[in-house]
Formats: sequence, structure tokens, C-alpha cells
Amino acid sequence: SQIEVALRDGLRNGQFHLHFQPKAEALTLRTIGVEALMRWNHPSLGTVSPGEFISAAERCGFINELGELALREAARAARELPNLTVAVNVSPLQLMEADFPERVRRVLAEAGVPPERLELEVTESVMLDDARGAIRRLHALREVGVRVALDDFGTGYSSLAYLRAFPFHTLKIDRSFIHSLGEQSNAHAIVDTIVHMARALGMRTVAEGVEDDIQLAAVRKMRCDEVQGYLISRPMPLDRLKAWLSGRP
Ligand code: G
Ligand code: G
Ligand code: MN
Ligand code: NA
Repeated sequence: SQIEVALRDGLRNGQFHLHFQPKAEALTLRTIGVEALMRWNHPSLGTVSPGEFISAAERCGFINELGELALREAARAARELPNLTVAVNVSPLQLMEADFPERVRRVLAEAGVPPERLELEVTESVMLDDARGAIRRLHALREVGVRVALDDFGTGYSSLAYLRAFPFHTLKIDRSFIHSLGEQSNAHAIVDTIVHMARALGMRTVAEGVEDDIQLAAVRKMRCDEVQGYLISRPMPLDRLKAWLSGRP
């Protein structure tokens, strides 16, 4: 298909690269990490967002190659971002590969990056096809020493079951809950409950999609550990991130 040809071409010609969005400690707004987000710089279409090409890459069998590229580029970035954790999104299809943990270990070793500097973000959908295999791989990744986060928490069909199946380091509270915090809604009770549960289970929490001071104040009050969102910064290329960081306390 057309998209398949374009993806293959893009991979061959270096059209994919990462942008990075800061994550900050909620109370101090000190930057403690970044999330790597893939971008496709297409010669005629311009910048294509992952919402449009990740599912195509999964369909066409390119997601492992694309995922490996993300890991390598993220590891390279980690070397230039001392003291920051770099998070990479992982497709359920990558986690279905038995050798995925070993690939991650190798990429980090080759880049000379300590495993605890890398966090892998997986969504609840990783458990849909082969839950046992996914959990086995997640444990192997913990043994490699990388951190594992559950992304978009609260949007899946049986979120709580996943918390019993695997001890994630971090819960990322889906931005749909954060967006409703200023409104008259049950979002406040839900976020408050998630943060309490996470703390009791020894997990950190990240509020995703924080866009204004009202949302920031609300998640601080609920003792959410980290915030990520346009209020702090939009995702940006590595150069701009480094300049942005140098202007922060
Ligand atoms: O950056 P943006 O908001 O457009 O990202 C949209 C979606 O694409 C998010 O759900 C994000 O997790 C996903 N995504 C971004 N980069 C990657 C990547 O490198 N691999 C995978 N599997 N998903 C990604
Ligand atoms: O699914 P995942 O959490 O990986 O998706 C991250 C996506 O969320 C990225 O595409 C990023 O551009 C987007 N994002 C990050 N911060 C905000 C925000 O404050 N508001 C909105 N609407 N989207 C955001
Ligand atoms: Mn994510
Ligand atoms: Na998310």
C-alpha cells in the first residue's frame, strides 16, 4: 500500500526522529525527566503525528524497527540529558517479541546508559492478546533494570487487574481525568483515589495533560508526584529542549 511504501522509505531515509516533553516534580516544577514522542518528517506531508502513523506501522510490520529506532535515539538523548529519566512508548507488538528485553538491554549497553535512566511506557492494551507473555516480558525488563510505567491509566477496560498482574514503577493518569478537574465532575474523586492507591502500592503518579494553573493546583493538593503537559512545555526537538533546560532553575 501507499503508506507502507512511504513508511519504508521514511525509515530508510531517516525521516523519523524524537521530540521530548518535560516531566516535572509537581511541587517544585523541577524537571526530572522527559517523554520521547516520535515524529515523522515527511518530505511532502510535513510533520506527521504518531496518532496517524503508529497504527499503520503496526499493521505493516514496521513497528519493531521503528521502536528500535526510538530506543536508540532515546538512549543517545539520555547521554546528553544527565540526571533526567527518558521515557519511551512501547507498542504491544514490541512486547510480544520474546527477545524485546534483551534488545533493550543491548541498546542501553551499547550507548553506555544505565538502565534506570530509561522508563518504558506501556498501555493497558499490552495485556489484550498475550497477557502471560506480556507479563513475563515486563518482569524481564524490570530485571534489566529499566523502569516501567502504565500509560493512559484509567482508560482501559479493567485497569485494576493490571496492577495486580505486574508491579509498575509509575502510573500515568490519563489526561481525560486531568482535563475535567476544574469542572463540576467526579474527576477529582477519581484522581484522588488513583493517587492514594498508587501510593499504597508503592508507585509514583504522573498527571498527564496538565494545561493550566487550576489543574496544577488540584493535582498538587492531591499529592500527585509529577506533572506533564502544555503548562510545563509542549514536546520539542532535543536542541530546543537543551536550550529550554538551561533557562530553568
Ligand atoms: O505526540 P502525540 O501526542 O501525537 O502522540 C500520540 C500517541 O502516539 C501517544 O499515544 C503516544 O504514546 C504515541 N507514540 C508517540 N511516540 C511513540 C513511539 O515511539 N512508539 C509508540 N509505540 N507510540 C508512540
Ligand atoms: O498516550 P501518550 O500519553 O503517550 O500521549 C502523549 C501525547 O499527549 C503526546 O502526543 C503529547 O503531544 C500529548 N500531550 C502532552 N501534553 C498535553 C497537554 O497538556 N494537552 C493535550 N491535549 N495533549 C498533550
Ligand atoms: Mn506516553
Ligand atoms: Na498517556
